[in-house]
Amino acid sequence: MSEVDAAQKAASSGDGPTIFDKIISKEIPAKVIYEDDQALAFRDISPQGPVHFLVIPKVRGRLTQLSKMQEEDKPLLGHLMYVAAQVAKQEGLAQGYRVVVNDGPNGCQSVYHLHLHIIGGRQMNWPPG
Ligand code: TR5
Repeated sequence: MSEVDAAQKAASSGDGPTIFDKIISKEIPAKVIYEDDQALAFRDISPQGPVHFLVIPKVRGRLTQLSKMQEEDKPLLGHLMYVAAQVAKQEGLAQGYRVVVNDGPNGCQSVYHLHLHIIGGRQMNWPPG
């Protein structure tokens, strides 16, 4: 199944707990590289570069995607960006990196728990596909 097919399928599958909820609760193992009371960073299972990690909020349920965020979520969104930059530094990405948020079916989102992708360790290209 292509990434686009997977994203279209995920979009129609409802609001149940996601795989990331199970990573937060440690039901499913992940390679965690940073954790605090609000955020978790772990390595993507299908890396798109030498370094590819995800930063997610630890709140469950409501924070499904960027387009559903509300005003009260602004501090948390800022925290996630800050964590992304700090962990990128920790990972040695001094030459730069890409931060991506896929939103909804057209954005190719496949897991409906808000997450930032941080990809680095190689030259990125533009425009993305
Ligand atoms: O397509 P979007 O933006 O929703 O990104 C979802 C990301 O989650 C993809 O890059 C997947 O490779 C990644 N993913 C999916 C699973 C997974 C994961 N990263 C770490 N660990 C994972 N587990 C244990 N299971 C997954 N299904």
